[in-house]
Amino acid sequence: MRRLLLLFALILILGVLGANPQAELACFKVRPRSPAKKHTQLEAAAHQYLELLIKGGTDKQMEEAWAELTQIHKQLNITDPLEDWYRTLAGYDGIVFKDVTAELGLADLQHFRIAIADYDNDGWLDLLFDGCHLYRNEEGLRFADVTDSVGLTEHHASCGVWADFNQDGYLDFVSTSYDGDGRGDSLMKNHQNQRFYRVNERAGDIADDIPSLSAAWIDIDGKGFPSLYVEKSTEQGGYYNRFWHNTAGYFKEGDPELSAKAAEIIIQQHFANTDNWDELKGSGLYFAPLWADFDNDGLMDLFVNSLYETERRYLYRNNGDGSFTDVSFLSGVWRYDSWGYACGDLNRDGLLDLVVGSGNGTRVLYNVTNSPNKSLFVKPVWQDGEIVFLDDPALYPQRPNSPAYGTKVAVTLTMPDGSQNTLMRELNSTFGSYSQNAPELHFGLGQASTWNVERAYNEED
Ligand SMILES: [Ca+2]
Ligand SMILES: [Ca+2]
Ligand SMILES: [Ca+2]
Ligand SMILES: [Ca+2]
Repeated sequence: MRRLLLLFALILILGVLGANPQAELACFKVRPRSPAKKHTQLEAAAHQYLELLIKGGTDKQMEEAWAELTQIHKQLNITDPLEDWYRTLAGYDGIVFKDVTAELGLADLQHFRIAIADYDNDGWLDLLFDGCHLYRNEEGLRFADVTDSVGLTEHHASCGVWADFNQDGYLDFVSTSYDGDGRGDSLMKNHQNQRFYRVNERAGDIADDIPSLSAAWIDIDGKGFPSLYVEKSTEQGGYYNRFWHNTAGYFKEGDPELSAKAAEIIIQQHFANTDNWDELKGSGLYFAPLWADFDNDGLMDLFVNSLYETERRYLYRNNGDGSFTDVSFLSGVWRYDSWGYACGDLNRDGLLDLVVGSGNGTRVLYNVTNSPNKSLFVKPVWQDGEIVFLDDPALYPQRPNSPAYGTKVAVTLTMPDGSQNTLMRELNSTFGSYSQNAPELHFGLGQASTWNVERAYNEED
């Protein structure tokens, strides 16, 4: 009997610890009213299901509440689209994403890792999935599968990351393979924006027949020839990561001291500081937090993914006072479990869009936030041995496509009331372990009347 009581107490404690109390409460409140029949009852039930969805619950609770809310929308004969209706009910006018995967011609894909960059330098950002499937952006309206035409038909990989490793103005990529099937790591050189060729034999054989998880470029010499750090699979037994030093487009293994240094720098790049971690709660397995300003107010918001389908995704809006609001449901990102994901302005409307890789299907989410805020994109590139800033995508095609990784840019805003605010961004080749954002620095300008762009340096530089 005593054992039984102890077991019961343990289950109770675990239940309390594991639950989201607010969501449980919302769930509890809504039960006695279901099934609701009358109009007012239906409206009241809608508010309560909405409350649960906004606060978040288990996947099962979320799916049930979503089904009920959808049903009530039908029963009430609401003419507004479902999403508009519940956002109005919630009084929400914040960040909103729309799933445009099918209309862009990308339905039924299942890729996990995403690298966003403009491979053919036409000003429109293209999508490289899993280091071997390339989709060309046709002015933000459609994506065309160009895998075959650029020579990647027989190319197999599990991850790819863009950089112009030989500084010829054409954007190359490195691909790594996780499968341990001898596919190896490949330096893929871009030939005049037409085709990619594997050049390991000429540029340095970085393939070592050891499975690799991911790679990151880093310009260790500050000369525009990015070196490469490759993370090896630990699952298959104690392999060392590899640092490949790039000298004028040719790779050699860097010395072990340098490898350790590169590892430190890369780890630092993956984390940002916040004073208010209490607001940013989550359970389950999460990785690769993505900081980006999705509503162009100058404040960095946070998207956090889940590794597993049973966990929810999070989007936190930065309120500007140290606090964050969970807008995962109302923004429309809640349903997408993901591995890799990345952001870039795919349709050039000034708002950062999201691409999410997932076992449930690869998704493209266009940012359709209704915001009067302006934004600015700065693309630091190497040209004639110097770093120049490009701030007009229409002019990108006239310049080399050689991202200057490691460059920091400060934009000082002058607001209508005369106050000033400085935003700082650094161009990194990757974030987390699996993905690459567009190699352009994005600055939400809010309602700034003027702004000044300059290169920023570390104190030790
Ligand atoms: Ca392009
Ligand atoms: Ca190149
Ligand atoms: Ca923001
Ligand atoms: Ca956009």
